[in-house]
Amino acid sequence: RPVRAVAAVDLGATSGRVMIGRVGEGVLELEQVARFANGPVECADGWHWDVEALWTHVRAGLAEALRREPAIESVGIDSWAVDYGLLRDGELMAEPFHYRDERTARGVDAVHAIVPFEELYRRNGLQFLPFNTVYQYAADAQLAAAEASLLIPDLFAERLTGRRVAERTNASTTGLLDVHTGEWDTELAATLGISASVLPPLVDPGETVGRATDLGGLPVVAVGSHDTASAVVAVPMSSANAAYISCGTWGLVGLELEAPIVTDAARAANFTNEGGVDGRIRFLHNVTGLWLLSETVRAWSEADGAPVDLGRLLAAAGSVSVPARLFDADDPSLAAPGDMPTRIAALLGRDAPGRSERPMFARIIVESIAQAFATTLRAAAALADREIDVVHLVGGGALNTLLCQATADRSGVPVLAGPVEATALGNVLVQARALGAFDADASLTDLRARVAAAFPPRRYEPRF
Ligand code: LFR
Repeated sequence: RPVRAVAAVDLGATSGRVMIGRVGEGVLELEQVARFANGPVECADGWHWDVEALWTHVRAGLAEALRREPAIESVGIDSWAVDYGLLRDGELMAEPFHYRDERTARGVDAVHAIVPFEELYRRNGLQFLPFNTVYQYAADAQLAAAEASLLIPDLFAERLTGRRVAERTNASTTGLLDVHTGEWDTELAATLGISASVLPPLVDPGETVGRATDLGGLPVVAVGSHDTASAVVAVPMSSANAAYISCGTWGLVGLELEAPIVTDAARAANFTNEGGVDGRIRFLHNVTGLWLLSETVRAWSEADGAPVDLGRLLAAAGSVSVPARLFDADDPSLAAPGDMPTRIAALLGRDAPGRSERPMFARIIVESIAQAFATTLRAAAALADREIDVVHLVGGGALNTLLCQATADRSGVPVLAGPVEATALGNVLVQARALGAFDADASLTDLRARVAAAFPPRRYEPRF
C-alpha cells in the first residue's frame, strides 16, 4: 500500500495546531505545519473564544499543509468539547462563549429545576460539569432565535463544506444525546424548551461531511471531533486492564468500555460516559490538569513583566523535596481564569509556600494533580470492577516527567507516557482508515498497535 497523507486540525484550549499525517506500511508520521496560542478572551459580557482568529489560523494552516504536501486526501477537525456557535441566516450570531464563563451557573439551576440531575444522568450518562452544553443553552437568550447550533469542530467543518452536522463523539458531551442509543434525546430537549431544529443530523467518525470548495474540493472527514475521543483512539493500549489519562489543559482519567455505566455509584463519583470512536464508551472523570500550571505561569509572567520559563521551573521543582501538604486539584475555585497562585495559596492556608518559593509551589501543583489522577484511577477501577495494571498518559502532560513519575508513585502502577500528540494522531488514524489505508475492518486495537510501534512510550515504574 502507498503512503497516504491527510491534514489534521486539532484545537486545544491553550493551543491549536495543523498537522500533516502520513500513514503507510510501517509509516505513521506527523509533521507540524502551524501552531498557535488559544485561550479565553474577556469581553464585556464574559469569557469568549476568539473563533475568528482560530479560523484564520486554520485556513492558513490548511493552505500551507496543501502547499507542502499536495497529496493530502482529506482533512479532519477536532477541538475541546461542549462549546458551540449559533447560526442565523448562515452567520454566527455572536462569538461563542468559553466554557469557563460563569453564566453557566444560571443554566444549571434552570435545568435542574425541570429535570433533576439523577434523571439527566440516567438519560445522558454525563458527569456533572457546570458547562455541559445543555446548561449553556439554558443560559443562552439567543438560542431561541438560532437556526442551528454547531459545536466548534462542526462549525469549522460547516465553513469549509457548507454542511451542518453534529459529529457524534462531541455531540455526546452536550447532555442531549441518549447515552444508550447515541441519538438526540429530543424528548429531553423538548422538556427543556430546546427546539430540536437547532440540533443538526448526527454523523459518525469516518463519514465524509462534505467537500471544502476553497481547498479544491478536498473531502472533510468526520473524526472523533471531541479532542479526547481522538486522543483515546491513539492511546497505545494493549492490556485489557489498561487505563488512560489524556493530559493537556484537563486530565481525562478513565477507561474505555463497551457499554455505559450509569449506576448510582458512578453518578456519585461523577464519572462520565462520553461517546468514543467505533461506538466505545469513554468512562472517565475530568481532573483539572495542566490548566493549574499554565494559569500559574501566566500570572507570574504578568507580575514579572517577562515570561516565566516553564521548563526551568519544572527542573527546579524536581529538586525540592516532596511536599507534605497538597490541595484538591478539582476545587471549583480553580475553574475560572484568574490569579491562580493566590487561589491555590488560599486552599493551602498556613502551609502555602512563600512568594519566592516558586519551585516548591510548582511541585505542589504537580503532586496535587498526580494525587487527583491516582484517586480517580482507583475510583474507575472500583466502579468498572477492573484491576488496572498500567496507565497510559498521553498528551502534553507526557512531556512532564515529574508528573509522570508522581502519577506512577501515587497510583502504584506503571505509567506509559506518550504519544504527546495523541489527539492529532487519533484524528489522522481515523481519516486514514476511512481512506482505506488499512484493512477495511481494522479495529482500534490494530490502530493502537501502529501507534505503539511508531511512538514507543516511555515507562515510569512506581517507586513506592
Ligand atoms: C479536553 C476537553 C475535555 C472537556 C473539556 C471542555 O480538551 O475536551 O474532554 O471536558 O475539554 O470542553
